[in-house]
Amino acid sequence: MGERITVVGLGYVGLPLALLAAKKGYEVTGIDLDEKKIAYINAGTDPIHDEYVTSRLKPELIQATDSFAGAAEASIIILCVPTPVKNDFQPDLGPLKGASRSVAEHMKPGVTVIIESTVNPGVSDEIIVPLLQETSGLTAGKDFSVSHCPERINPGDTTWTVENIPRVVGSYDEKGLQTTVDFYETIIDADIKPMGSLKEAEAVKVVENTFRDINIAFVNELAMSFSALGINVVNVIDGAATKPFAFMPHYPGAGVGGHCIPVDPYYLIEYAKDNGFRHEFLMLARNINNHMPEFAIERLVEALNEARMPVRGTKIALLGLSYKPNVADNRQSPAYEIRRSLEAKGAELTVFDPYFLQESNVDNFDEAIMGQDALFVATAHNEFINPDPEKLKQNGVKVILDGRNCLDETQIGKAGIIYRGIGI
Ligand code: SAJ
Repeated sequence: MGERITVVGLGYVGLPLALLAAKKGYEVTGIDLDEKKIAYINAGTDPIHDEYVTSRLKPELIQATDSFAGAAEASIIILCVPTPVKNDFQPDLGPLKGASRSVAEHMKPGVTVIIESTVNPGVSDEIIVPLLQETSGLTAGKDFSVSHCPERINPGDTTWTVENIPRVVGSYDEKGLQTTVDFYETIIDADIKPMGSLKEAEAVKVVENTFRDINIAFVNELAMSFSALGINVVNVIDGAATKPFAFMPHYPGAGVGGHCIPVDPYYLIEYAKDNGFRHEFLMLARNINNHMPEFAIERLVEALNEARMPVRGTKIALLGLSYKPNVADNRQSPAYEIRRSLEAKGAELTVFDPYFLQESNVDNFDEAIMGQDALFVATAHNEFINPDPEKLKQNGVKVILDGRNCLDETQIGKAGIIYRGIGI
């Protein structure tokens, strides 16, 4: 019988991790609140439609349950629950606190509790450790350890997976650090870097995603500026990317969605604000990225004006609800703000996303373009990126707003369709 571990939260982070640990010989109990998800997993059916999970999940490989009692037998408990932001962009630690409380009611001395959920610096030692102590009656650093190993799952990525992405680990105490590094070294074929503290490990994840957010904001601001200058910003970025060092290309678009990039910076911004520092630059980057749906709509209105069409009463197909291509994930997707804005302007809107048919008005791409005056591409799904311009023209399409710069501008122009991209 392998060492017993418990994974709390069986989503796109917890489920791959649980399967990997089981494959490496651990006795894994997975805990989730979702009864349906538990039944799917115990039957060997992937509840999250993730290629990594689908190809590895088998019945009985892990034991899924909604009961926390099993945490009493675990030597390692890993918390992989969501940490979303609230409407005021304040981090919502509700799920993490709830899971911590439930675990603490059962955990025994000698356990190491590992937090994988993304949190701002300070949450582990200022909020979770005290909560675990108060609820369990045990003492951190003596009866149990707490570590933070931020998840780095990239949804839809089949190259970088839970098996080979390097990790960082911070811990409340030396013993916890060693136990946690040893655990991840037994299951992950990549470097596991010990950090100097829980806060350092928390800051790593927030910093790496904020790095991405500010770089996207940089090219988004360039896109708005170059639109006015008549310069194709994507060509310029691709030109700059020929420099083999010190440049990392990012690309403009109709907004920044997802569970990480638009969320994590607020953890840093809010925590620093609570401690007397205002991240002007990070907030400006967030504001630029949050403005991109509106900028994209302005570009659409410009193109409709050129075609002498108002928004009101014009038939527009919104293509894409997912926040990134070829995944069924619409968390914080800018497409929803775009949909709201076009509806408010009186467009006759058709919505189509092959990954969200229950939110679509039509069942396929051909139906989506039928009789439309204009298209708004909000997500670069494979299904959208190579349309036949002549077919679009025959369906009545006169204007295309390419929110992801993913279509062939030249071919579309040759068919006599007015094209606008984001910065191109
Ligand atoms: N986006 C741009 N321009 C870019 C890149 C992304 O506008 O150049 C937009 C996307 O359209 C999307 C949003 O940003 O709406 C987020 O895209 P993303 O590619 O960053 O996808 P995520 O949110 O899945 O980010 C994950 C992150 N992984 C983790 O947090 C563990 C991120 O750190 C990775 O860098 C990213 O995947 C990746 O590289 O794919």
